[in-house]
Amino acid sequence: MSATRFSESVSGSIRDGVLVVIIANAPVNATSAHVRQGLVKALDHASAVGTVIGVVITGAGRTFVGGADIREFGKPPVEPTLPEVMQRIENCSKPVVASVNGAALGGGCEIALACHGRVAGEAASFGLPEVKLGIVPGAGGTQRLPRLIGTVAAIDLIGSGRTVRPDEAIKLGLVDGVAADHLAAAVGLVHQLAGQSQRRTGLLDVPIAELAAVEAASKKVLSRSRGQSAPAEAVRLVRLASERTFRDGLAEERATFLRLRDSNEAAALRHVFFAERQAGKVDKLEGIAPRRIETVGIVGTGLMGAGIAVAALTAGYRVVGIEQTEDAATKGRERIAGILDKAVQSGRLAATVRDGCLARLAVAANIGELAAADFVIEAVFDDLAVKTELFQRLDGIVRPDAILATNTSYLNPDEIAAATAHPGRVVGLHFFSPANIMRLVEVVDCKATAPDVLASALAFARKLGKLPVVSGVTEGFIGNRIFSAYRREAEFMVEDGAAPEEVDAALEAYGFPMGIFTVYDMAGLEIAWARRKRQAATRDPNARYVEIADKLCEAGRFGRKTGKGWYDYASGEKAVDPEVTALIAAARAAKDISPRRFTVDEIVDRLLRAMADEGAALLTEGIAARSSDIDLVMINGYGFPAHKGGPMFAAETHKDITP
Ligand code: 3H9
Repeated sequence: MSATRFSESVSGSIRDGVLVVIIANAPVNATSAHVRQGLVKALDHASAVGTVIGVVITGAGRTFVGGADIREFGKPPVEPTLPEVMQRIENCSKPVVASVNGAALGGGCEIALACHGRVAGEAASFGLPEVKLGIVPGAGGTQRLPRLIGTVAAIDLIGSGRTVRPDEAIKLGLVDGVAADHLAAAVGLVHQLAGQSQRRTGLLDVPIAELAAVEAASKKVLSRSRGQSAPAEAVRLVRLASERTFRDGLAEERATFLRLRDSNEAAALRHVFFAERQAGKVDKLEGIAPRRIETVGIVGTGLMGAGIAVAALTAGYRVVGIEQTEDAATKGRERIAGILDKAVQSGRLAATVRDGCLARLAVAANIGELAAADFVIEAVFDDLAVKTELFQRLDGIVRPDAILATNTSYLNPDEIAAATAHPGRVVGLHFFSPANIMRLVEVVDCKATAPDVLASALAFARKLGKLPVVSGVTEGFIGNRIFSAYRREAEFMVEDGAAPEEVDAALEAYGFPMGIFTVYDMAGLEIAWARRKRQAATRDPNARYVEIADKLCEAGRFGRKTGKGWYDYASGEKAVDPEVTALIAAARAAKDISPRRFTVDEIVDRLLRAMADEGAALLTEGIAARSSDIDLVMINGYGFPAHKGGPMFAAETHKDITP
């Protein structure tokens, strides 16, 4: 039988008496209005035609259904709503089975939950990631999932938003079967279910769970969601499933979904979602193919180099690490193997994958080994002479088409490139430490970087599972430029009367995992001190300069590792140190500053303003391509809370900021 069209994105055809409905709404089969309308028409058709014994729902392409259409949020609702579609599926008198070919996320997972049976293909995945968008599932997910897999597992899945693969889905009871030919298996399941009374998920009792286990699962979610409302609401709704009727639970879920959907938190997280998909897109690279990269050379296998090596190895590359001596090479290899072992111990990496990584790793003391590399990253001491000399040597070793990347954080990569024979093949790759964990990579488009070299660096970073953001050349690139402005403003406030612990508390209440002075102590104060000393001669003598950090360094207070910095760590815990308070008071007195009080709001406003102003300057200078890139850098590299959308987004929406 030929295909019947139910809407522009939903069609169906008969297979063994079963109506197989395909949702084809590229790119991710989101449940746009025409998908919802098409599904209802398909169900009507199946119910009306006597020869149809049941329905299978599947997705076209790689995705089953990626969820509600996020772009529709905020627009007037169009009937039927997704919860209505779910009711129609669940109440259908003929069996409806989901044949899950790919990602079933959010509303997509909810469609599967409303069906009478679920079969997963090998590429299927399931998740209710709504909390990552600042919302809760709004089409029955919080009420149906605990009925299928129990309260504890549902709290974990919905509260974290994590995705599960078919093997876990079957263990949880989320699916009835996994099959390579999921469509044939789903049609078979419809035949089995036909003529019986259907297993309607909403009518199941929630399995009884131990209160202690429910409490523990709830606590785990809440401990990770500081400052956000959606995860706590998700936990509340899942728990409600065993306390109220299905109908009441659905009504409460819907009301919560609508309230959160219109919140600032959800708007911020939607902004981040689309920002991530925009990042790394560069107009001038349209149609330019990246170079082939198989072997990655890494010069320097210290903390940074080893982290980059692990990221490259786990992404499947062959890695050649280079050290200056045999002894250092042995230690480098051990460092890399140690990180991989730790990942195996914590369950993040399978032992077989680690063994594969080690088989693709060589660490040598002979730089000539880099002749085989397609892409070389230097992760040596951040000194211009050291890096320039290294790149000049590499000119005589690597192939002419090999790419050279510098992992500098503050030096000018244009100067490094200019000293080489082929500046076009030089690009900046600014990783964040630990490089195997941190997602952000600033890809620095230098003055002479060839377009296909930039495209290759972006493709490489993506293959590493990183979030690449393109930056032009400037002191500290996007992130450190903004961080410097933010730090400067924090120090101005301390000099004017705020205590460092007040600034930190205000930032932590706003959602940063750590305040700026605590971060400073963690990272160590001496590197920035050395830089300030280098820059002292060229500093604008009329610009305000706060000496407090210099004075701390002069007193040997380099941060946590020396037991003292902005705080004291003698007890093992961070504590306010009267010596620092006195040192700050003396610095104020030396400038005749009479300290004044700062409110929490004023502290946050001033810091947001400082970051946003510096961000605006980066846009004007053409260093950042779009303000959402700046937001991503600060969220992924500097702890800015994602649910506030980043400094540029927050400055636009933060009401207290005076224009
Ligand atoms: C929800 O379902 C609420 C319900 O509970 C209740 C409702 C009542 N909508 O990521 P990609 C776009 S909330 C609109 O690069 P991949 C994306 O912007 C939703 N657009 O592909 C991009 O566009 P462009 C819960 C969407 O293959 C393009 O698709 N669901 C949506 O790497 C390709 O995206 C989620 O949170 C959407 N839902 O990964 C899932 N999703 O080309 C969110 C994507 O213009 N989505 N786009 O830049 C994902 O996690 C991934 O997109 C997915 C595919 C894994 C599906």
